[in-house]
Amino acid sequence: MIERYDPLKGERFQILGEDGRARPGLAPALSAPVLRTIYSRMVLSRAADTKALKLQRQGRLGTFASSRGHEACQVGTASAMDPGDWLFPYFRDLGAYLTLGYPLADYYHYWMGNEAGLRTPDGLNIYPLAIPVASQILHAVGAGLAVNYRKLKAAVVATFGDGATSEGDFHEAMNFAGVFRTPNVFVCYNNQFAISVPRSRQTASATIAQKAVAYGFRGVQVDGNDVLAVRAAVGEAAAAARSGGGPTLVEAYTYRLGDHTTSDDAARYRAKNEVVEWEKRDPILRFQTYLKTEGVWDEAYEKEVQDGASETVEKAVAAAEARPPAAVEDLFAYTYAAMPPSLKEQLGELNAFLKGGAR
Ligand SMILES: Cc1ncc(C[n+]2csc(CCOP(=O)(O)OP(=O)(O)O)c2C)c(N)n1
Ligand SMILES: [Mg+2]
Repeated sequence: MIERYDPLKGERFQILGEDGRARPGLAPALSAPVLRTIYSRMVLSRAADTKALKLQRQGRLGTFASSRGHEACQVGTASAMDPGDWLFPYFRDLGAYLTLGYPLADYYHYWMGNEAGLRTPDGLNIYPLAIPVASQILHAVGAGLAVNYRKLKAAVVATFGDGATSEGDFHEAMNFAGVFRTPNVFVCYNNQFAISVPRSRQTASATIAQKAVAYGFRGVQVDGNDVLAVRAAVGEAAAAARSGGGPTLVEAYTYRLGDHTTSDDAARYRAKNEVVEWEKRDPILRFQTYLKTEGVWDEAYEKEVQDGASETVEKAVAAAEARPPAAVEDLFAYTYAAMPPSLKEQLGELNAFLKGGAR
């Protein structure tokens, strides 16, 4: 299916039109429970995200990168994965984490400043999220080489933003993936900005998907506000990866509805009417409209989903806040097996400062 959409011609794969109706012949045969599960994960992601922003403003959570508007990209990607697949996520991936079953309390705990929250529970194949832009793409290709070496049947999915495609790491990863035909699915959430840098200043390519062509593998651009299209494209790419078909680059075309992080003010560099236009394309509302036309959504169901999401979020906040805060030593502890004298000295200075001693 995705081969039919040529990224060099600017063709974009879409199942749900902006009116929420499925294009003729393209609606996947998904049962009502599956459709509802996808929807509830999108709603939970939005609720958890909104809460995180409030907690940050109250001083209860550190800097946070909002996933608002990325729910179709994140939930669509993760819901296309098999339990044996691996995810190498980045810092804007809340919906993918929740879809794969990561405990929200742990996710909050991490953003509250405790590394322990990133220790993935046994049985979940999620690599710790990457803050250094694009570094996770190389790690994912390394894991892909390992999958081939061990003759496993697993897809290794890496997610990243449009800005990551300007990093050397991205190009090295793509090159290795093409040459060694690794079982990778690269999913670029093209949300049109890398902090304040617009997509037009990131690359002179007409699409990000077309970069795959130069590296010798499939690339497809999908509507990143259409959860069914993202799920279908990533699902097809993952199936190919598991069966020796090599890597695929999926560009999910979307928009960052919020600020870059809580330390950014996007109103300083982009026009309000642009944001308003994209608010109308809200991925959750589009999918909700589809569910209505399919007869699997009504007001009572909406209330059930919203109430369930609020309860999950409140319980997760309480659980995360009940845990002890990170130790000051953690700032210095994990770079070397044994802490070198220079770090010991800095730790001593910090402890003295915290005790009200000399700066
Ligand atoms: C190697 C590196 N350089 C710079 C930064 C600072 N930084 C954090 S996020 C970001 C922009 C990322 O944009 P994009 O890849 O489009 O992802 P988005 O934030 O839009 O989801 C930058 C430059 C960083 N974290 N890592
Ligand atoms: Mg971006």
